[in-house]
Amino acid sequence: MKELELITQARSHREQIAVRTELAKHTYADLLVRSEILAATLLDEIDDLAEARIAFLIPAGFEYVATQWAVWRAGGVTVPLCLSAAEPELEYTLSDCQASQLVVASAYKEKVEALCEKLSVSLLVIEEINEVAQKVLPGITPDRAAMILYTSGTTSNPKGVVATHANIQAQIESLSEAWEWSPNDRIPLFLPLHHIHGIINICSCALWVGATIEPFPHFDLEKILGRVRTGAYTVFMAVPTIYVKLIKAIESMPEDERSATVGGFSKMRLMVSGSAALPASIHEKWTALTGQKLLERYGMTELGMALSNPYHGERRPGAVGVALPKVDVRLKSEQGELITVEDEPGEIQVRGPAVFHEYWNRPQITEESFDEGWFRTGDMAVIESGYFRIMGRLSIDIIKSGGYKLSGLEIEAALLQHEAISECAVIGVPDETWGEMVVVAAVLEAGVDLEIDSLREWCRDRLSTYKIPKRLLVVEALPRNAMGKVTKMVLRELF
Ligand code: MLC
Ligand code: AMP
Repeated sequence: MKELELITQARSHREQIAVRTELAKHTYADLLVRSEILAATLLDEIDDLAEARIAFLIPAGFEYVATQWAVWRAGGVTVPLCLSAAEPELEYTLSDCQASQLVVASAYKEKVEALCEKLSVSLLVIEEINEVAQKVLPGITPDRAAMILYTSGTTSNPKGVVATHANIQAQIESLSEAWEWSPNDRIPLFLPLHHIHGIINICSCALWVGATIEPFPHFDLEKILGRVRTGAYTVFMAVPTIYVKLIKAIESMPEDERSATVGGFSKMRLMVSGSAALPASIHEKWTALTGQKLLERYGMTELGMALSNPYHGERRPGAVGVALPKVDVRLKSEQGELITVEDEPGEIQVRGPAVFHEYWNRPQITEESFDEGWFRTGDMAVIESGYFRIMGRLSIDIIKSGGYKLSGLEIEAALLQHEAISECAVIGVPDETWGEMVVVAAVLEAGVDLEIDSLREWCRDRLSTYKIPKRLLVVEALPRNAMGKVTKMVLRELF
């Protein structure tokens, strides 16, 4: 039986540095050895995890990658969890995917111990896993499920997006071809590793070709800029919010520091932006500051990347380019007609080997998400002079803040548990730094007061940091249409 392509590739560049941190350098050989030990531990007495869901809560780094590879090599499905998730969110995810084991870094042990006991999930602490008896690892066919990522959307609970090994391979091969990934590349990794941007575009693409990743436990602006100044990186990928923050940081630097920083950025062979719309003004400002033309691309958890400005050729501010290799993209009008001309907007629909397999345990929603085999993204676009331009989303309940996709409905469900709130509606309002900012309009119980600070404090035990509303507007009643549905477009005007 065949081993995974990723592992075969890793054997061909065993001595290259795969993961570099301030403290250590780990080769591909180290990753192969460590992931084999972890795989044997996960398997214990059985021969194949047979697509059992193995969740993990581990910061970006060598042990994160080794765990991911171990789960795959043992035949399991990876479910990477959000490091800042609140307990109810962890409980939801672990229960929904029916995880059998949770692997954590020791710093997270206390946070999850009681929960694992409650849900009968075996808890493993990565630092406590050492040498074990060797085991023959199972052969893994590409059609098997590999990863479940949780994505928020038009339902109040996040859905698990199941990708097979073949889907992941297609996503990686498409990007490495289009963006010319090479073993000489070095890339910083500071995006969260429970989402596709960090996992596939950065980590998996780099490790597929034998390049080096440099992980940071979080977006540590000072440390990252320090490394940029030394010319540490050839490729850089981030969400628009990060470019906004970088511009502010560079503009406030003293001249010598500024020119060293700009020098570090200008030498890179590729800088990419994605996960949310990059305002043309930021694109142009970045070019004016560093000489770099950002490459903007469009993607989604369910697809990997679908559209991209070219590596060679015009990178147009405000546009996301054309279909990537192995990806078919079409636009469909609201009336269900295929759009074949420029300048007419339609929903982006995508087909190809990179498109996900199914939503975990939700056959009905999976079926409704496809139109004759094409995945319906819910994003509207138009083609202008050959390039796609994203116009917005079909659902106002979906918010993109700091590159995170959030469901207004999910946040509302959490807020409705607050004793002072009788009704509420959550929306995203435009914001220069965050793209959209999460805000809430609420009707309060009679005679009760509520301030945003106390609401935010209350949210901390229930929602990840980035889902917590930034502003609260107390209203007498929520605006509703004739059908009784809250009209969120009207609310937007009030903030
Ligand atoms: C944090 N803060 C926010 C916020 N997030 N305020 C408003 N809106 C938000 N979304 C505030 C905090 O409350 C805090 O305020 C301060 O900012 C610092 O918080 P932090 O968490 O330390 O922020 P920081 O580390 O700077 O995070 C910013 C970020 C992060 C941009 C690095 O949001 C991030 O990693 N985003 C990327 C998400 C991602 O990878 N998405 C891709 C999904 S996949 P105070 O007052 O307490 O100091 C996908 C598909 C595709 O989309 O196409 O790629
Ligand atoms: P997620 O579901 O977290 O994977 O986020 C995917 C969504 O991010 C897409 O459906 C788009 O709405 C949005 N997105 C990704 N890239 C871009 C981009 N370059 N411009 C605008 N929106 C984007």
